[in-house]
Amino acid sequence: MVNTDNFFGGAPEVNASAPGRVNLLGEHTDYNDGFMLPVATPQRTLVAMSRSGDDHFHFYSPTFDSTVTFASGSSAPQGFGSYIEGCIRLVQAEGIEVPPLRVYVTTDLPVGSGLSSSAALEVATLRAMRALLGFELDDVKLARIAQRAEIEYAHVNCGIMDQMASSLADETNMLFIDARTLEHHLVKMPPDTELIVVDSGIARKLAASKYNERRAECEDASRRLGVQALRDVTDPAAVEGLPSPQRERARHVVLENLRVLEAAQGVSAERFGELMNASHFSLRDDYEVSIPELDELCEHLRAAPGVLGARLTGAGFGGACVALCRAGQAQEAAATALAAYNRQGRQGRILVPVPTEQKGQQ
Ligand code: NG1
Repeated sequence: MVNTDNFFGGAPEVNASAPGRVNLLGEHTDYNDGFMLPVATPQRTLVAMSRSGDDHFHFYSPTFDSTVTFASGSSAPQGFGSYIEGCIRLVQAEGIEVPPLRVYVTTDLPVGSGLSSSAALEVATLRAMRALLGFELDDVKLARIAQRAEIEYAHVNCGIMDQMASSLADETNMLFIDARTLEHHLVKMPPDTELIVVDSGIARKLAASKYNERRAECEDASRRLGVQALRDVTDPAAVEGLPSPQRERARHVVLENLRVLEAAQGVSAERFGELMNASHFSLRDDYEVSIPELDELCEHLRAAPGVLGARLTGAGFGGACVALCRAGQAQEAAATALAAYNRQGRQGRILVPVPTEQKGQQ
């Protein structure tokens, strides 16, 4: 395996990193100009970077087992290189001169589990470029560029949550985000609690096509209601005259925004858990982005001692569930829930707290 010394011919000029995110409340609200409450993951993506010294970009990742090389006038092929190239091209579009670079990427974030490994790669790349080239870029603008890289270069029509969370969240507080204004502030976790994140082991197959379908349904609902975005609807009764499925989609978004606003005021651990459960039921019944495995995993989590609430996290159709637990009970609750869930030969596994045997692996 190529290590950083071989790759750079010595030490890299700069190192940077960025976390993934776990969203606790506010799902499918970001592209409706709404509100959300993610936290950063303990897992991070690390980017080492130097000027390349020739006229080619060279990207390498032992984690993705991938090498990408391209001349400065051409493009990276689709894959992990497109996220990095997107960041480079968009920084250039800001009028900043970017020389050909060598970029080395490692990560302990699981890919495809809904923890936003792509946002972590974009934010870590932009942080490394900012450190190497010394240009001014605040953390909100950085998140916006990272989101554009995802939309324009990885061709995923996403909202701003993941990149804002990766750029501004920390592991111990939640980050309240207003997706319209990008106003954001840290909110304390409910007292004496900790989180569990469990991967269902089910890949998110339909996520991309259904994601775009849900976006279109929400845009249609806001057109019919005569508002710029569903964030502008604050009375849940207003959606009841819509045809189906716009009515159910809009009901989810309006109520989910209200849940985030309530939680961001600071609620008890028990109430936060109830809001998470209500969010899951709404994603299952009204937004229809859950699958039976995620429902079942959440039920097993809710049944485990010390768990206050559980929901799917991220876009849905597979990926991970998050649960709020009483402090000190997370690891055991996750193990209990997984023992039941994995009985049918499933591949569920704990992602957070990071299992001891995975700590320090990069
Ligand atoms: P994930 O779970 O990372 O695919 C997606 C969107 C977010 C947000 C959530 C749903 C991407 C990259 N991100 O997250 O912007 O809309 O779904 O809340 O598609």
